[in-house]
Amino acid sequence: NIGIRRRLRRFFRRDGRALIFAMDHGFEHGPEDFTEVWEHVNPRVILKKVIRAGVDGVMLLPGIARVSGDVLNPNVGLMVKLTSKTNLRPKEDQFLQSPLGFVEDAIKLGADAVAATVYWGSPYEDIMMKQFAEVASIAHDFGLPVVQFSYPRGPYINEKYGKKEDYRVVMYGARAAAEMGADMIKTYWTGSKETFAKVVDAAAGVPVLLSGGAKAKNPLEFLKVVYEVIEAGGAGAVVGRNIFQRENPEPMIKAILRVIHRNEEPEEAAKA
Ligand code: FBP
Repeated sequence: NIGIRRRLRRFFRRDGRALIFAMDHGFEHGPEDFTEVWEHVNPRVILKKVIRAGVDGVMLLPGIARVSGDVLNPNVGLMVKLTSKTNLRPKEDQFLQSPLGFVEDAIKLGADAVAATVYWGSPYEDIMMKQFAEVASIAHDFGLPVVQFSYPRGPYINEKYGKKEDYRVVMYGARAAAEMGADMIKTYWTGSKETFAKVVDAAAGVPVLLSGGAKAKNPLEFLKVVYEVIEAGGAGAVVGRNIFQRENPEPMIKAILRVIHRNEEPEEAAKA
């Protein structure tokens, strides 16, 4: 599908890799995620900074995409996520994401891709599969790529695998995402290059991107993970907290870009 291929190029450079800035946290975790650097609670402020620093794409929920239209540089890919959940829900309902927008809304916003989460192994897996299938079917009709946030999660995963980042279950989730027709997969770090390479293999050619995770103790620690993701054949990273929870996100973004697009060693990238 030529539309899907062209739109994927809005995110991926010629090397087939991308750094995408994630900012759905105001909904998914609550605005307190931004309080470390208070001015970043204003989406326009942080978006201007990350775009100036050179990210390849941004991932937003529909409402923030709508009010930030004028700051979104047209050279930066726009991914609109169509499912989420709040942190306000009871604990037992945290393993479900719900629709908060529709593919047609994302198209009106000029999205280059849409995204939805599946918590594989959750008691609500069936609901999220249906949501993803519906988003994928409509988006593909319009030539729009679909990104799956493939996150194994829930009591059964903990019971069987001990932790949600166990490569065996991350690999399963990535393959399940590929089987569902995802054009891009975002998933957890499995802890090593060797295990992440297995996740990449299981994804059967669909690009696999790292999901950033909580802010690392220092930039070097995070750059080492990104370096191993690239070494493992990963297609880049979708990063939120490790960028917006820093007072000055620019050096971090530039360092991540050097690791992703220039294969620079993390120590070197951190120094530059
Ligand atoms: P981070 O780089 O901050 O981890 O962002 C990626 C992301 O998937 C966000 O899109 C989302 O809001 C958050 O992580 C969810 O984190 P968790 O599911 O671990 O609470």
